[in-house]
Parts: sequence; C-alpha cells; structure tokens
Amino acid sequence: MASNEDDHLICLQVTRRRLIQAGVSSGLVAAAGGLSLPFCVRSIAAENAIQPEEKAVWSSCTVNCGSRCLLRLHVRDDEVYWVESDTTGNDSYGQHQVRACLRGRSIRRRMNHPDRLKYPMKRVGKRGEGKFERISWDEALNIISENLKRILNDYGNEAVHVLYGTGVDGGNITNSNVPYRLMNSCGGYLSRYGSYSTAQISAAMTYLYGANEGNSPDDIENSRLVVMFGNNPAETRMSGGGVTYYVEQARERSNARMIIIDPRYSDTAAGREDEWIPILPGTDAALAAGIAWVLITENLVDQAFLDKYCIGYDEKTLPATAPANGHYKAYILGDGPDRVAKTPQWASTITGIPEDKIIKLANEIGAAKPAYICQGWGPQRHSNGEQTARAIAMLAILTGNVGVNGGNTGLREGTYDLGAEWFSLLENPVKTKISVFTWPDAIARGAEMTATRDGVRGKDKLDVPVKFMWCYASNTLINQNSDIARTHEILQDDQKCEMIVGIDHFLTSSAKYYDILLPDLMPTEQEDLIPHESAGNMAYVILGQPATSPKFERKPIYWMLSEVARRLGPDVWQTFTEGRTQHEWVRYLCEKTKERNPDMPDYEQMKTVGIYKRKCPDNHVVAFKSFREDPVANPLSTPSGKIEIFSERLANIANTWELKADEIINPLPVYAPGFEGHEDPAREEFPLQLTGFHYKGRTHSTYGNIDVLQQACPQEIWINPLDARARGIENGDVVNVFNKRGQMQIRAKVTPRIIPGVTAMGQGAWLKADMFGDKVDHGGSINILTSPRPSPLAKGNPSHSNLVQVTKA
Ligand SMILES: Nc1nc2c(c(=O)[nH]1)N[C@H]1C(S)=C(S)[C@@H](COP(=O)(O)OP(=O)(O)OC[C@H]3O[C@@H](n4cnc5c(=O)[nH]c(N)nc54)[C@H](O)[C@@H]3O)O[C@H]1N2
Ligand SMILES: Nc1nc2c(c(=O)[nH]1)N[C@H]1C(S)=C(S)[C@@H](COP(=O)(O)OP(=O)(O)OC[C@H]3O[C@@H](n4cnc5c(=O)[nH]c(N)nc54)[C@H](O)[C@@H]3O)O[C@H]1N2
Ligand code: SF4
Ligand SMILES: [Mo]
Repeated sequence: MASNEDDHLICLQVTRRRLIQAGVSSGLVAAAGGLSLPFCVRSIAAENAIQPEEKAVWSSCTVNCGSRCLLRLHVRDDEVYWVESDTTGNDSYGQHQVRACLRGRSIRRRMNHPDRLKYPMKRVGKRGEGKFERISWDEALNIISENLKRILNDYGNEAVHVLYGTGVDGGNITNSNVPYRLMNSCGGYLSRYGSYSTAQISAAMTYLYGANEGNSPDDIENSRLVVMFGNNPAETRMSGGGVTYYVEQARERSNARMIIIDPRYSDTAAGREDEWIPILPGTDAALAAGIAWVLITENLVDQAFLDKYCIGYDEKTLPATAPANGHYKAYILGDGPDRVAKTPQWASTITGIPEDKIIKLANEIGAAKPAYICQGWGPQRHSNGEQTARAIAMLAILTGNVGVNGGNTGLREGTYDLGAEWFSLLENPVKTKISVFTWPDAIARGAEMTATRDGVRGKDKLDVPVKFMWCYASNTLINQNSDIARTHEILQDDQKCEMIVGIDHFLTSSAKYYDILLPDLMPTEQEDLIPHESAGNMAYVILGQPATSPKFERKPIYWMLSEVARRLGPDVWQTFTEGRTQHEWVRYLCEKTKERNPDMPDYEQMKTVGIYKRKCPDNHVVAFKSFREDPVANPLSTPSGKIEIFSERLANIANTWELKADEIINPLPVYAPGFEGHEDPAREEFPLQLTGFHYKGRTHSTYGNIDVLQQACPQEIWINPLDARARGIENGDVVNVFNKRGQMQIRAKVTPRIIPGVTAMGQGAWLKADMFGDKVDHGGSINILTSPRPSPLAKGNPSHSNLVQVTKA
C-alpha cells in the first residue's frame, strides 16, 4: 500500500504538472508545494479499502502551527502504518474538511521514530553534553518531588518557573501549559506575560484598541482589496481548516486584489498575489506613515470615523495632557516635534520601496472600500515591533475599515470560537510575572530585575532568581530562544537554576540540558478533546483516541504530574486531579462542551465521528462590530473607550521607564528604527539583515527530524543574487553566516524572492553545534545568531531583527 507521504508526492506532482502547464514557473510551483497537499481531491491510498483486521482511529495533530487537523490513523499490529486526514462530510465550503498538511501526514514517522525517548533518565554529564543514565519512574518522580519541595521551602514559589513551550498547543488535558495546574495546586509559580508569537503586537494593542482582534478571513468575500503586511498564511496557517484555505475561497468569491508586503516573495504570494512589494525588515511603520501622508493630503481619510471613534488623530480629539501638535496628523505632515513630513519620498529612503509605488498603494488603500488590511506577526517580531504593529493598524483606522464587513482592524485574522471546555489551569496565587523572553535573566540575575527596567509586573523587583524549571513540550531552553551561546553559559552553573525537568519525545538540543528527562506519550497515543484555533468561521473540536498502546516506559503527562502531586501531599493531589482519571476528565470536557453546543454528538458518538464542526451563526466574525454600531453603549476596553491613536498610558510609560536611546516608546504610532535594523551603525561590520520565518517543513522544531520533510523543505539561507554575486556565492554553496554572537554554516538559496540587503531562513531547525568546542552550528538553527536584547515595551523577543555577514565557506 502506498504510504501517505507517497500520496503527498503524487498529489504534488500532479499539481506541479498542472501549474507548469498553466505557465507558472517551476520555482514557484516548488515553493507552493507544501500548500497543495490539503487540497488534493482524493488521496490514492484512500481508495484502498481498510482490511477487516485493521483499526482506524480518529486523532489530531496538536503542534503549534496555528491550525489543528483531524487525522485518521490506520493501525496494524499496534503500529500506525498509514495516515489519512479528514474524510468526513461532503466537503462543501463552510463544512469543509480539515485536511492535514505535509507535516501531519508524516506523523507516523514521528510516532515510530527510532530516536524516540523510551525511559526516564537522569543527567550524568555537564548540562548540554547529552550524557544521561536510565532510571526508574519511581526514582525520577522522587528526585523531582524532593527537589521541588526543597526549593519551594528554601526560596518560595516565585523561584519556580514553567518555561514557555508549545509542542502540545492544541492539546487540552495534554496541553503544553498543564504544569501550571500542578504549580497552582501547590501555591503557584513565577508566571510570564506575552508570548514568543505575539509579544510586541499584544502589548501594543492593549494601548490602541484594548484588544487584539480581527475579522475572520472568510469575510474577505466582502472585501475589494486585501493588503497583507508580513503575513504568510500559506505557510503559517496551513490545513484545509486554516486561514490559507479561507483566503483562497473568499477571494474566489469577491475577486479582491491581494497585495503582499514582505521582504520575501512568500508562499502566500506564489502566483496568487496581484502585487508583491518587497520591503526592508523593520520599516513597515515608515511605509505606513508615507501612505498616511498621501491619504491625508489627498483627502482620502474617513474624517467622520476618526472624529467619532478615535482619540488623538488631530487637534479635535487630542487629550488635554498631550503636548501641542502632539497628534498623529501633525506627526505625518511634519508639524510635530521632529518637524519632518512623512512624505512618500521620506518613506522610500527608509523602506527601499520606490516613491511612486507608495503613492499608488496609498491611493488603492484609500479608494477600495471595504479593504481587508492585515498584518501577520513577522513585522512585530522586531526590536521596534510595538511601534510597527500600531503603525500598520493605523491604515485600517484612517480609512474607517474597522468594525465593518469586508474590512479589518489591521491585525491578524480573527476566528469564531464555539466555546469548548478547557481543562482548567486553576488560579495562580503568585501575582509576580516576568516577560516571556526574560527567563534567562531571571536565572542569571533574578533579584536585580526591576519593573521599570526589565518589565517585572506585580512587584517593583523580583525577590528571588529562578531555581526550578518545568520544560514540558518545549524546545525554548536552547533551540527556540535567542542567543543560544549565552543561554548555554547561564545554564552551565547548576547552582543557579538548580533543577530543570523536561518532558519530550526526543533528545532535542534543549533536552540535553535537562537534569531529569521524561519520555512522554504523543497526543495520538492518548485520549483528549482537542479544540481548534484560527479556524475562520467554522469552529470545531476533535475527540482523539489512542491509536496504539503505550510503548516502552512512555507515560502521559497527566499521569506524571498526578504522581508528582501525590508526592507533594494528599491536598495537592486532590486539587490537581479532583479525583478524576484522564478518561474521566475527557468525558467531562466533552459534556461541558456539548452543553454549549447542544447539537454536538455525545462522547460515544464523537468516538465514531471524530469531529464536530460548527459554523459561526453570524456568518463572519467582524471585530469591534458592536463598538462601531454604538461606541457609547459598547466602548473598547481602553481608558477612553475609544481607539487611542494617542495613548496617555504610553506617554506615561515613556516618561517613567528606564530606556536606552534606541528604545523608543511613543504615545503615537511613529516609526522608530529600533536596534539591529537597517539604520543601525553596526551594519558597517554586519551589513545584511537576517529575518527568520515560520517554515512549512516544520512546526518550529517539531517534525524537524523527519527525513522526508527535510528533503522536501531543505534548510537554507535566502540571499539575493546581488548580495550573492558581491560575495562570490552561487546557489547551493555552503556559506558562513556570522555576527558577534555566533556562526553557522548552511547552504545558500540565491533567489530574487528576497529583497537585496536582506537574508532569511526558516526558524526552528535543529542545532548541530559542539557547544563545548567551536560552537559553529551546522544545522541552520537561527538562534545561534539572534539577539537576547528585549524590545522596549513588551520586553519581547525581537527574533527577526538581526545583522549578520555572509561569506562563502
Ligand atoms: N509551518 C509552520 N506554521 C506555523 C509555525 C511553524 O513553525 N511552521 N509556527 C506557528 C506559530 S507559533 C506562529 S507564532 C505563527 C507565526 O506567524 P508569523 O509571525 O506571521 O510568521 P513569520 O514567518 O515569522 O512572519 C510572517 C512573514 O513576515 C515576514 N516579515 C518578517 N519581518 C518583516 C517585516 O519587518 N515586515 C514585513 N512586512 N514582513 C516581515 C516574513 O518574511 C514572513 O513571510 O506561525 C504559526 N504557523
Ligand atoms: N529566531 C526565532 N526564534 C523563534 C521564533 C522565530 O520566529 N524566530 N518563533 C518563536 C515562536 S512564535 C514560538 S511559538 C516558539 C516555539 O517554541 P517551542 O514551543 O519550544 O516550539 P517547538 O520547537 O515546536 O518545541 C516544542 C517541543 O515540544 C516537543 N513536543 C511536541 N509534541 C509533544 C508532545 O506531545 N509531548 C511532549 N512532551 N513534547 C512534545 C517537541 O519535540 C519540541 O521539543 O519559538 C520561538 N522562537
Ligand atoms: S502541522 Fe498544523 S496544518 Fe499541518 S497537520 Fe498538523 S495541525 Fe494541520
Ligand atoms: Mo508562536
């Protein structure tokens, strides 16, 4: 029988041939390859009948890709040998199949991988050496519990941190965050705010809209224009139930023009776009200002909207505390403190986009009503990301596209939510928080960290450093966090963070630093109720059943944490489990979800049908719709209840926080160059910008060790032919990429699909470096090069702001 990946290749080849026949270049077809899979009409293997002695089980792919796909796992001899996806229903748009991408379809290669962890282990070498000794479950659980008790006793609950991890983002009782529940059952832990995904934009939107919401992408069927800033759903929202499918379906209905603004010609473009406008990373706010100048001077702004719904656009709505000419219009026209008019010419020198293109774009944005203006999270994952996110959103605000069908907020796509029941994580008695990105500092210099310099919340400063860390379904300790060499140094001293407990499937680069390493079951090997995420206007839940029995000594996370709870005391155990088994919890979650969705099948029926889909009753999700209809009755959750183009709260932060000269927090959405951007003087030594992107070959690092995916989606650094030629680099050459923090060797992809002066690579590749030797990475793990310096407001990860030099190896 053909394996599922073989089907994938067949589908790809068919699609490829059709596209090439249609005149699309083979390079673009290759780029679009991963995308075509969910839309293959019928897999060849699906035509084959299931053998009577075989079993087929519904399950789900639960990694953090922003989608969540139904899997049909075919099992023989207690092993998954073939993976199908959603085959339910009639596959009509609105009830469409949630079909898996190339990664989900290769899941059996992850489940059956020979390198999977089999037994609990204890570290015996130095942290990072990867030397471990097998121990029993009893010994592992005792070591963890005794150290946890000791650390709680000696340092208090604030010394325990649950590290960011999203490997089971889609899980419910298996969710990456379940260690919170254990810690909340025994007094709490030092928590964090923000995420590696959205730190800057989430922080920024608190001040602009009071929330981070967007129209659902299906609403594009009402749009005349789609403008995407650094948004690449074809790679980051794959799946037949994902945003990419909605964008295509909706555009087919509205025929909306689509403009992609991205340093890279992304897979979302790939022949489907009407225009690609390459931009230098970190400069979108300058582009937005240049567009705003045209909109204002050509009278294309929606003045009535700005007057009624916004604060600080012009003199009329400027708060009394703001300085004279402190409004947005003055900033754009050159009447503000900097006295610089943000003309298209001004914007052109910063962004690298020709002046006439900016004027044309502005006129299109001003004329097309409604327009779906959105941004992915690439533009905000920068050192100036908070300013950028607000500046892009301004284009939707200036044109009055907020709160209406076919419009959008300028943020990312919204989604309908059917209200699935989540396994409660309980409340954290500890109110102190650090930013998601600053945990290495909380280990290295915890008690020095303050509110106004380091963004500590809930207290003026931390009292204790982090001494114990849970790392469940996380590769953030090393691979996914910036400046790997720095973290390596911090973790070497095991008197600082005294105990790191990790739970994973593989000996990842992070796992090599764990003191205790526990082998988890996969969500496909246990029962869980899996809610969706980013599902447009068709929400769904999946009931996953174990496809196979547990192999070796792998255990479910719920069991592991329950056993630690038991060792911490009967009260802790009772609070954590509420006396329920995992199965009893899943039944409970099903029942609760059904209460809110009466037509949902019950638990037993769900086992047979696998998935429950529910269409948004309003057809499309329109963000801030009730605010638009009646701003007095339905105010936003900003202090004024309106859209705060000028934020007094930000003005206050800018005046009171300790900030360096290049750390700009401004009450207005102004352009700030940030650090390690195009305008940084360090470009003399490291002239090329380097951005990461989320790559179809992996979900971060997960699936990164699957051979067929590695072959289909090679790890390489994108570089423009002009930059390559100047360095004597040919396509496919191995190059050195380096800066002051680290060095890697990787193959070059020489391509006009990236703007000159900029390089890019998929983030998440597995580190292959001797961290006790030359530290040169051969795996293409971008975080050997990225900066640990937090962004000014969110104190978030500026993962895409990096300067490097590239030479032929
Ligand atoms: N296949 C796959 N899908 C994923 C993930 C994955 O690892 N693999 N990860 C998931 C997760 S957790 C997240 S948070 C999301 C991430 O989703 P995003 O953050 O939106 O993804 P990125 O690829 O980082 O950035 C999107 C685009 O922004 C561009 N870009 C970078 N800098 C700039 C800039 O300054 N200006 C402009 N205009 N564009 C810029 C990049 O080239 C890229 O094409 O994706 C999710 N989906
Ligand atoms: N330079 C750079 N760095 C980035 C980003 C970037 O764009 N550029 N993106 C950032 C973003 S947006 C995010 S969300 C983070 C993601 O960071 P992580 O959440 O750390 O992402 P993954 O690499 O997918 O790591 C998840 C880990 O979970 C494990 N895992 C998967 N499934 C299971 C399971 O069922 N059980 C257990 N126990 N383990 C499991 C995997 O083996 C893997 O080790 O990375 C961030 N890092
Ligand atoms: S990686 Fe994401 S899009 Fe792909 S199968 Fe899994 S859930 Fe679906
Ligand atoms: Mo993310």
